[in-house]
Formats: sequence, structure tokens, C-alpha cells
Amino acid sequence: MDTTPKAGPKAARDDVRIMTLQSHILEQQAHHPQASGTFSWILSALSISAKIIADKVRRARLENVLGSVGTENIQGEVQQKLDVLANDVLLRTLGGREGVAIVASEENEEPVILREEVEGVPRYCVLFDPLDGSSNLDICGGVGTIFSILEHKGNGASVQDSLLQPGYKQVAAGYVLYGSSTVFVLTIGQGVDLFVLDPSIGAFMRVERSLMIPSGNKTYSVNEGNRKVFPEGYQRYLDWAQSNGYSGRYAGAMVADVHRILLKGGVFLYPPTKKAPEGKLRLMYEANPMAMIIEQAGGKTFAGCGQRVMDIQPTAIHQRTPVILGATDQVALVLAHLEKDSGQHA
Ligand code: P6P
Repeated sequence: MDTTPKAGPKAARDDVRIMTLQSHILEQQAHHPQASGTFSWILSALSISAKIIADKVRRARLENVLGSVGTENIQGEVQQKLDVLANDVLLRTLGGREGVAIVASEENEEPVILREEVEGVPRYCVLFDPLDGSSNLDICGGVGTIFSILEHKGNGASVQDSLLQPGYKQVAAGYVLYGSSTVFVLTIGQGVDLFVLDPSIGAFMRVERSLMIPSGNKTYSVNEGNRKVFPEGYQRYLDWAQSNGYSGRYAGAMVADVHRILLKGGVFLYPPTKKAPEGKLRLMYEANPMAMIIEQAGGKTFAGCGQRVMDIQPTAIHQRTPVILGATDQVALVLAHLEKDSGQHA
């Protein structure tokens, strides 16, 4: 799949029409006369899920659904009540869509097989992190939903074969950020579009088309508490950045940090650490969807020195990867310091 960003025509950027996410989806579908609408229905289910989850997030303390459920997910992470609620919402909305064959979630150890393949019926796999950064909930910090859509291989392909596809095979990706407003960011491979929920009418309104990441922003986003265990090349980069007027910004939720980079530029890093030598972030439903968004907006995403995240051939649904993502100019500066590790791949 050619993932070269296709910035929208100037007219798209000066578009003054009132467009909701739903009308945007139908407008995109109209460009594919042979489309059956299956894919559009899946995006519609994600939009409905986002509205329901947004309502639950904003009312969490009032309805006493903050805090943990006292269990751990497959990742060994304490599950927040809203993690489970958000996961349930997504499973139940996507479950009602004919086009969804398989669902894989951070919160479920095994994929959920919703439908067997039917000859000639296009079907898709939807992977998601239902509530990324949920530890921020209790302190009213940014949290989000991240999703990735792959074509179901069909022709008798196994569940694993259909799910374990490299990131460049994604047909769509995006996230919802439940922040000071609720934003929905989507790419279907023709640039990145931004929608904001208008609670008064219950619709996501299109506010930006063909977003491109600004260059020149001297900001890095990393958990500096891990600095001493980063590979040397990352420590050298941080020394250089702090000697060259950089600022640090870190939300502790990938969706919030990526959204800032999408709009303002800069670079986000989650390097390998002793506790997470393969990195902490999940490839299939965190790194890959965010990589598609970032690259469609003119940025770059690497797993370390020289390896593009979306080129990684997955071997497990919940596998992890280091991540360097952001504006092309800022990512290049990080890689330049990693390459000084005598050619070692960081
Ligand atoms: P740390 C949230 O738990 C998450 O998966 C990402 O959203 C976020 O970028 C990262 O982990 C934060 O991890 O180790 O800095 O708390």
C-alpha cells in the first residue's frame, strides 16, 4: 500500500461546507462507486463508540466508575473500570457491523471472531486500544481510543494470518482524544482529517483536512524518569536537545502526546528500557495506527535506528516495540544521535 501522504487540494483546506464525520465518510465512499458501504459502516460504529465512551469518561466520577476493577489485562496492567466499559462498548458496536470479521483488543488476550468468511463478502479486522492512558482518568488527564483497520484475508486464511499484517497494510487508522474537547482523527490513506464533537448536536464536525505536521518545533516527548536506562544514543540525544533550547512535554498518554505533535510538531520517544527491552508500546493497536497517521501527515515513525514501524512483520498480537515518531526534521535529529552508536541499532 502506498502510504505517501496525499495532501488534499487547496480547496479541501479552504472547505467551508458544514461536514460531519458521517457525511465525510459517505463523501469518501462516493469516490469508490463499487464500494458496498461495509467499510463506511465500520467507521460509523467507531464514531458511535467514541460518543458513548466520551459520555462515560466525562461522567466517570459522577457515576463512580473511576478506579480499578481489581483485575489485570493480558499486559499485566491493572484494568480501570472504564477500560472494561470502553472495551465492551466497542465490542458491542462493532459486533453489529456485517463487515467486521475479527476484533482484537488490548483488553482481550485472544481475538474475538465475530463472523466466518463468506465468499465475495469483503470483511475487515479491527484492532484497538479502547482507553489508552486510562491511568490518567482519576486526575482528569487526556485519555484516548486508538484503532487500526486491516482487510480480512479470507480464502481460508487463519485468524493469525489476517491479524498479523505489517502496518503498511492498514486501510484506515485513527484515534479519539477525550481531552478538553473530544476529537476524532482519521486517515483512510488520503491524508489526515480532524473532527471535533459538538455535544449540543451529538455530531463530530470536520474542522481540519489534510493536516501536515509543522517542522521546526524544538520539543521532545519522553518519560525522562527512565532516562538512565535508555540506550546511550537516546541519552546523547537528550543531552544535545537540552543544550539546544528544547522543551519537554509528556502527557503519559500516547494519544495526547501524538495529537500535540500532529498539530504542533516535535518528536515522541518511547525507547527500550531494562523493564521493557522491546519497548512498552503495542505494535498492532498503538504504534502502527499512530504511524499511519503521522506518515500520512508528512512525519516519520521508526522502531529504532533505521527500522520503519509499519515495515515490522508482526509475530504476536500483543507484541511491543520501541517508538520514535514526529516531524521529519525532529525524528532525523534523534536518529542522527542513535547512529553514532557505532552503527548499532538502538
Ligand atoms: P509510561 C499508557 O499506559 C501508555 O500505553 C501510552 O499511552 C503512553 O505513551 C505510555 O504507556 C506511558 O508509559 O511508562 O511513561 O507511564
